[in-house]
Amino acid sequence: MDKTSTAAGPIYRTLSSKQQTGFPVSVNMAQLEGGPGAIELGLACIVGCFDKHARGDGDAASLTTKEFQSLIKDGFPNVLKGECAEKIMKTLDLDESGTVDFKEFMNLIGSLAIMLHQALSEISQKSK
Ligand SMILES: [Ca+2]
Repeated sequence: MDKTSTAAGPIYRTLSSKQQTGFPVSVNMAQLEGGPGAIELGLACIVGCFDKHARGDGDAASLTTKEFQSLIKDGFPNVLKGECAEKIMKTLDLDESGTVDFKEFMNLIGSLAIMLHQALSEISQKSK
């Protein structure tokens, strides 16, 4: 069942989101009352950045090496070095397809989030 509302409220794609997450997810953040929450905004940025770079070759489902290098430069100018992009991509490409799809890309996001949390925890411990 696909319940979609474009005029009056957020769009819920119950079929596709339930297959992914097990519960309905709003996919139109622009129409949320009060605007998106901080984490929702962060998720939108991650998805939007992946989509922007993945569309380079007309296939928005995955990143080629060139697209991945472009995403690293654009999305992680402080955290990751551009020259490491090929090595990172090989690590992320779990199915060895030669491209990085969104699920593979999320492993990078998850790892970086864990590293950031650990770094902040260490800083917090040192300041006590
Ligand atoms: Ca892949």
